[in-house]
Amino acid sequence: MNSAQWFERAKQVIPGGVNSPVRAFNGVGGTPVYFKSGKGAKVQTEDGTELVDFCGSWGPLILGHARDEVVEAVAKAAADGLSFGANTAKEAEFAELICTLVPEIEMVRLVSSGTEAVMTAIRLARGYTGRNKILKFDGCYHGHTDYMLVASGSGLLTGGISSSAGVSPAATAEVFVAPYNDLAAVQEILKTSGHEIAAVIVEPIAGNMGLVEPAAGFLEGLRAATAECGALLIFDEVINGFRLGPTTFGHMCGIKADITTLGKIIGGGMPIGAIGGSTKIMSCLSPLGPVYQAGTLSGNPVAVAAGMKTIELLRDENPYPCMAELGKQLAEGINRIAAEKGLDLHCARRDGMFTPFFRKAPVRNLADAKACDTKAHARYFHHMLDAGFYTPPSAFEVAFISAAHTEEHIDAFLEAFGKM
Ligand code: KE4
Repeated sequence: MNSAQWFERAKQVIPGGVNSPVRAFNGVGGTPVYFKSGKGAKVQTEDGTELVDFCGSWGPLILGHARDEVVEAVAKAAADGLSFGANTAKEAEFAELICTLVPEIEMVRLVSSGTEAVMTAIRLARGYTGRNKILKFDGCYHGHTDYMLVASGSGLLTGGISSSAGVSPAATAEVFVAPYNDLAAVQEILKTSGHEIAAVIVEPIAGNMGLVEPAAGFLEGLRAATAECGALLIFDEVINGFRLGPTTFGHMCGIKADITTLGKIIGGGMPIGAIGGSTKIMSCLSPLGPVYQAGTLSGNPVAVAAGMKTIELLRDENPYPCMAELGKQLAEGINRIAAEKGLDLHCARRDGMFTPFFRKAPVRNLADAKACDTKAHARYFHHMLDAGFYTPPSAFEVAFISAAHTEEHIDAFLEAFGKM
């Protein structure tokens, strides 16, 4: 059977035929590609094709697909037991590793997804401050917890839905939404409501409306404004964490968030999420403190093995300069070709993360991202797919270069892009 046949069959028993909406290709049209296997920078599909993968499972696969050392660590852990629901030495060692690589994190609690990490972080901020209101940014996506599905980005943005059915107005009534990079809007909200706000949550570098970097002073302004009104600052680093260096973006840019959420890379492809912060704040979590949080598979030994090996390899091999150089070559190549062809696009890039935005003007927030030509993006997506390159099937996501990509992959991508 090929992808189309698998998709028809799956749609009989899985809503929309997918286990996560963005995979349905609604943002780009056409039939979703069914992956069969992956190794390094490439995947093999159920259509018998081979694709160079720039989606990387939406972020976790910074080392590429099926990195030998990670697979071996998973296999060994699995052979010793898939789950215990009890404490293990490995989870303590993993927590120590994260705290060593991220000095701002004194304690870490493992969970099983980024959504669960954000849900816990918000509850922790509310429990620690005794306040209920939250401020988030339009176009930032923080998982599908009810009160985060307010004008969010990522899948919801792709669907053009600014919030989800089934979310009680009560859940979102306490959530302020400001435009990303609009510090004045934040200061305005905090001026009147700062005393009621438990936390401001932000993707330090936004990756769910396409790649949108913080404007100069934006993050520093959030840090100062939250400190002034007693709200906590939550850096949602589910994408950013360990993406730009063997640590968090907050540590790299010298801005200390009160709570950091992690996911994706720290699981190396296995289900994981994490919440990190000071001992004072994290001690509010059950069983130490009054903020309840729990999980059957939290600290799962197989996920911990994959994540720990991934982080160790990133620390020891430091693939970051190479990934950044390849990202530079790719973005500069796209922009050169676009200029030569008079294409209305520019490629935003930070190190090994990139998004081709189909408009010339810069994209600084959700309104800018929505003004891009999504039909042109869809044409780009399918042109590249037909040429053997898999990019995120949405105009509002970020593509990733992994440690397994090489100059040959970038040159081939640009050659194909040049034929658009
Ligand atoms: P998960 O629950 O999907 O593990 O993490 C939620 C999440 C939280 N925070 C940020 C900044 C995130 O980007 C995400 C999830 N990212 C999307 C893609 N950008 C996941 C892909 C999908 O929904 O299928």
